[in-house]
Amino acid sequence: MSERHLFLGFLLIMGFSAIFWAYSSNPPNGRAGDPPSRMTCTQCHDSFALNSGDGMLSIDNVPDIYTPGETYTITVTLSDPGQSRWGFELTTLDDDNAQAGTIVVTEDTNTQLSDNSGSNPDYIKQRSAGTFAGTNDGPVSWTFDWTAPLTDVGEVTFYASGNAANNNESTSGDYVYTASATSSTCVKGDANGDGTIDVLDALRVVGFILSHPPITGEDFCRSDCNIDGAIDVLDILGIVNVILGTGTCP
Ligand code: HEC
Ligand SMILES: [Ca+2]
Ligand SMILES: [Ca+2]
Ligand SMILES: [Ca+2]
Repeated sequence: MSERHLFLGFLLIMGFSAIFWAYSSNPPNGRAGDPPSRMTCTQCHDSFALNSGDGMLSIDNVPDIYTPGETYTITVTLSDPGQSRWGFELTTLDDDNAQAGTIVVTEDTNTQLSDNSGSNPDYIKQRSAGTFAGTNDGPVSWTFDWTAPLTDVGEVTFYASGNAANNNESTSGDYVYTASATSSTCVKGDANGDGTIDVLDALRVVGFILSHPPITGEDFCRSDCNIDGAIDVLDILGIVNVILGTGTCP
């Protein structure tokens, strides 16, 4: 091949990668500020320090308490005075940093899901249309559904990063923000559901252990302090540790 052909080939490949792998229409996974790496869009959009602008990123409608298998509509909202192009990435993880529940795309024009195998985190993010190029100041938002895990996996954390860009089609001049929100199945240890964890809850669990038929549902969820699927003396010990300030549920 002549040098000229090589050069044309190079141009062609660069052109294709720009069309099929434009970062603005598909940021790389693992930049939602999620553990263990905690990486964000600032890896490349690095003009300013993380969360240093006067903008705002929020994750809205995350239920304080989720019901296993139930679907919730979640909205990520980003604003920043002076900025004019937008992007985000979000994942939902349990305490072991495994994917928790299912993220479902409901705005196909503006968002897409990177659905990774098994317990690897899934990432929802903007598409090209979802950068809302030319929308000054914001707020802009992206909405999707989240189906809670089918069983009690304990606390779930939503991690998001947002890029409030300046629409210059490059990584310069862009402010990056992070946000997180948590959801759990119930308040673990608050066996009697009165909003505080105290000796009454330890006594309540003693009653539950002795009760026939065994407790189910919300009572079970609150009493299973160590989320091992059984109500026993370990849960009482866990609650005592909470009361003494020497531990947490789970
Ligand atoms: C590995 C580097 C890299 C990472 C990480 C990265 N980007 Fe980008 N991004 C780029 C490059 C390069 C461009 C410019 C080319 C383009 O528009 O695709 C860009 C452009 C953009 C633009 C348009 C910027 C403008 O001023 O017009 C947005 C919006 C955007 N990215 C969103 C994100 C979001 C959201 C994240 C984090 C979840 C992210 N990017 C992470 C490399 C990256
Ligand atoms: Ca920019
Ligand atoms: Ca209580
Ligand atoms: Ca237990």
